[in-house]
Amino acid sequence: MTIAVYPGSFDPVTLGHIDIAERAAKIFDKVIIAVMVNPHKNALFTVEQRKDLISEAVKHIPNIEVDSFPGLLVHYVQNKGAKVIVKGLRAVSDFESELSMASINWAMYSGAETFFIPTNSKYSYISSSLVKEIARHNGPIEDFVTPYVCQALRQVNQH
Ligand code: COD
Repeated sequence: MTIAVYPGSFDPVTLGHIDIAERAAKIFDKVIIAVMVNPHKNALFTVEQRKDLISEAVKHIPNIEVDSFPGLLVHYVQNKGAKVIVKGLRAVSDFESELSMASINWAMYSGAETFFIPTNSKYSYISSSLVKEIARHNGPIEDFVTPYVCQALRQVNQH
């Protein structure tokens, strides 16, 4: 059984992230969407909220699990017995940072390969940070996130 880990901040999950997870789930036996726990990063949503928002979005896909991890990704991947790290690529800028992450992860642990999935062109411009900025100014986010995430963003921006 080939287990793949799809890591990220997912603050919050977007339609671009979900598209990558859905496509990975067609290739690998099990995909774990893993939210990085980083107390030094100023996130809008807590790790538990982010997991809940992701779980609602992928509830229709039986071979996707949602989890979180502290510390190094390679330690988590090793603990889970995963052989693949899934990453989405939107642009050359993503490739530059992702290539160095893939190389250093492989240098630390060669038991897993990084698997890049190119973005679906209709989601190529979507990022969590842009969605949060639009939501902060009460702009239209319905085309970028699920209705459940949309509702959560509207709620946090009311307070
Ligand atoms: N279309 C396709 N893919 C997308 C889209 C989109 N619209 N938006 C984002 N993605 C991809 C990203 O390229 C990325 O692969 C993934 O989805 C997650 O994106 P984000 O923005 O939620 O998460 P990041 O980029 O902040 O996550 C970084 C990690 C958590 C993966 C990374 O920092 C990490 O592995 N940290 C763990 C600590 C560690 O091990 N560090 C050592 C060396 S890396």
